[in-house]
Amino acid sequence: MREKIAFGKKREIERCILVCVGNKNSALDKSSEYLDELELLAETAGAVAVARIVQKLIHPDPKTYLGKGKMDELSLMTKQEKVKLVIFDDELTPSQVRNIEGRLKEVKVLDRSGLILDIFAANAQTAQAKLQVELAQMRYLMPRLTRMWTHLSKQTGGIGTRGPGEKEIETDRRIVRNTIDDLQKKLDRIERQGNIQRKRRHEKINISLVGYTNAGKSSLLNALTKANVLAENKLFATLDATVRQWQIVDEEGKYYHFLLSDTVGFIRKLPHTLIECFKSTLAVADEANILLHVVDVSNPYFEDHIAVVKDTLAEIGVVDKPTILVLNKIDVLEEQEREEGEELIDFKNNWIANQEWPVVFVSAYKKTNLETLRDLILQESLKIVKRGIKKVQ
Ligand SMILES: Nc1nc2c(ncn2[C@@H]2O[C@H](COP(=O)(O)OP(=O)(O)OP(=O)(O)O)[C@@H](O)[C@H]2O)c(=O)[nH]1
Ligand SMILES: [Mg+2]
Repeated sequence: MREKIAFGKKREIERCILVCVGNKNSALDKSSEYLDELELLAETAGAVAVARIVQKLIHPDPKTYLGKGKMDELSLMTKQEKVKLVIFDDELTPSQVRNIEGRLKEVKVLDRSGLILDIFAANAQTAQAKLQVELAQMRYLMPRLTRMWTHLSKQTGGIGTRGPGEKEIETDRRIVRNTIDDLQKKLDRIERQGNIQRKRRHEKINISLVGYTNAGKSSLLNALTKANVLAENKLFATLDATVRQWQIVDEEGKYYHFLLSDTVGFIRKLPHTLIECFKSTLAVADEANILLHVVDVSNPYFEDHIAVVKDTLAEIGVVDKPTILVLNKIDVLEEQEREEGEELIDFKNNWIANQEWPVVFVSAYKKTNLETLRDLILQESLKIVKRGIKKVQ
């Protein structure tokens, strides 16, 4: 069965068209930002975008996402550009996919969730991450089943064998449901093991790096500790939770022992099935005493990214945690400042003044200002120790 859904295998670069519905009010329209990000996602998955289509609507068309005129335009464009893949920036309903495929003829239709799941499948390394992604894919596929699973009934014999008069689709659903149960059991086993290990982490101050994908979380973990976590300029490079021991000595020579964890990054419209299936990996954020919210400040949309991360944390139940806002990749802005003569100081002060949390500007890449970050972590740790939650060693 795995072969059939192994989306993440190495493939040829596919040419694609990106499609998005924008806000009718142009001041609120973020379609070009969204399409930039979708293009990066497509690139990460191994596709190259050759064109974009945006339609300004109040709501996407319930039947075909785009309206009729734009749909004709898209259909023509696929032929002119000889494109066999169209990617939509939203999650499409199963019937929208069917209708669009009917209109475009022999063109693969992929929605944002399908694309993100594909990237997760390609990047999953550990047994746990692989199971989590497979489970999320199955849950995503369940309502979208057409006849694609019927071959499985022949392969798996007893399970889900069709009864008289039943439709094939029912058999398919049953097979997928059984597979979901099976995956869930395997995952539960791994997670139980993880819980035993987590219990041993109690004495230390737990710090969790959270943030938008590609913000530089893994790079920061590497810069602060001597970890060697994969950091790459691609989305969702990290899909598991890496925990490293770390310590800071204060001016009086007291040692503060930390566990620093790096985990999955977030993105706008992260499919809900993924959030569900990655709950145990994301639990490191819930168990943390301090969050380092890492932000790629060189990204023009970084403020939106901060909002998405806050919302996603709230969705997984992580609220009111002591947080340090770590604005990373400041070297990129400093470079721009040198080239364009733009003053960074006002921007920085403004940010520091207007946040509910302590703010620090760093570069994980150039290891700039990591001392200030350490000081802030120490200050937050002291508060935790004072409240008697953790002890100094
Ligand atoms: N210029 C610059 N690039 C950085 C900095 N920190 C990280 N990067 C680059 O940003 C990219 C993403 O870094 P990662 O550390 O993989 O980011 P991440 O947040 O762990 O990303 P995911 O695991 O994919 O969610 C890599 O190409 C890094 O080299 C920085 O301070 N300055
Ligand atoms: Mg990472």
